[in-house]
Amino acid sequence: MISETLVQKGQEPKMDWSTLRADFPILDQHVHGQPLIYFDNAATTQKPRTVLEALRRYYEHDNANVHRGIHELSNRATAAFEAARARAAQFINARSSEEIVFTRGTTESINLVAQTWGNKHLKPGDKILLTEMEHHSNIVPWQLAAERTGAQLLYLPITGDAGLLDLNRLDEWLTREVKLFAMTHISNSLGTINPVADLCARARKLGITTLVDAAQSAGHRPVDVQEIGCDFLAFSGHKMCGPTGIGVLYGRHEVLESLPPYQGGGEMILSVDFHQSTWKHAPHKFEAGTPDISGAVGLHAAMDYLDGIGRPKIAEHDQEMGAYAYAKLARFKNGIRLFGPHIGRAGLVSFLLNDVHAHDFVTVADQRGVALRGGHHCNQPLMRRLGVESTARASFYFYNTHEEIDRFVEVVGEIEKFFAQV
Ligand code: C6P
Repeated sequence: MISETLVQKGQEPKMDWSTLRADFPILDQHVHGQPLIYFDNAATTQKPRTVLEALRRYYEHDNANVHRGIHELSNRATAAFEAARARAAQFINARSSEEIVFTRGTTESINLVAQTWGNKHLKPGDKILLTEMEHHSNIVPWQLAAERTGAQLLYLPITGDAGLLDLNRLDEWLTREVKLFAMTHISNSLGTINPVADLCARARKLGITTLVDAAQSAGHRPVDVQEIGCDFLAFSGHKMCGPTGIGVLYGRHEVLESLPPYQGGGEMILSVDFHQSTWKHAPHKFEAGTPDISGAVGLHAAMDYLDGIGRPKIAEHDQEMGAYAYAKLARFKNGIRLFGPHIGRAGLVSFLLNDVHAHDFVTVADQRGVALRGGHHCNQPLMRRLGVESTARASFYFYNTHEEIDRFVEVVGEIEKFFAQV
């Protein structure tokens, strides 16, 4: 249950975001003697009580292996696991649960596509189009696929520090030699929100298969695979209030059905002989071995929780927080470099302060209770493109407040002064 979150103001119910914090026990603590300000939500989000309770309830009452036992607990565990799959299908508006494969997260989802779809469809001379803002999880699996198949990688450029895709040049890159176009929905380093529905529509006209990395979007805004029109979409439970170790690969049913298995083992087979085997239909043929059952149960609770708030409201709040923090940081005129779009950004800010290394910045911020991330954020090619090694990043979620951003900006000022003296 979401705690008292709505207050009436005239006719419009208005969200009182700060009260949601009470749903997250971890936020109520001090670190290094200071109240915790958790601004590392792009790395992983915190978990509300409903998710923690769902995990506990599952282990206290229903725990058993799925799809194999004929006893009551196994039936209950199977029902809970499959209910989570149906909920995930509804969450992203897939046509059916058969389009939902449970994986360990975005990274495994993309590897699954790169191995199964890549091995089946890529050949020497084919091109794979990525963008310069991709996370390593949407680069390295394709590099491995390119090595195996002789395909080539291309990167759609960004415009510079403003971090937008250079869409004026899309036609140069999106040609008939391209067999797959894989793109991030929201950049974890820049906060750019890409127009994925338009990009997929352009690709579809040329018969190009598309994959959307929704790691930073699925828990932050409505994501509708039919509206986006992608063939594949990947996301991680832990970045949207769910547990670590569970994620989703969406695949259009006919595409999934046409692919070979990803891994072999128990649960994905129809029949096994000493020399050959046959597979179940999708999605089960992609889920070898015992899956993360409790993870799926926790993810189900997380999806219910997020939709209890409303993803359109979360998206608005994210953008408002991103814009608020960006505007405040932009006031540090002397020597702050801000990355990503000026307007229409997601709920994160990425920056470098004077000559302060991002790791030093983040270490000092931690001493003041502010949890940030500093580094390349698994975006090394993007960092090189921007001409930096790393950035400091503050990433927000709906439980963060304006007061926390104000305190964070004060801390930025303190750190600026501190390093100016050394
Ligand atoms: N980004 C960050 O701090 P996994 O690890 O599989 O749950 O997610 C990988 C991933 C894929 N795509 C994007 C756009 C991402 O942001 C991430 C994870 C974290 O930015 C950890 S590097």
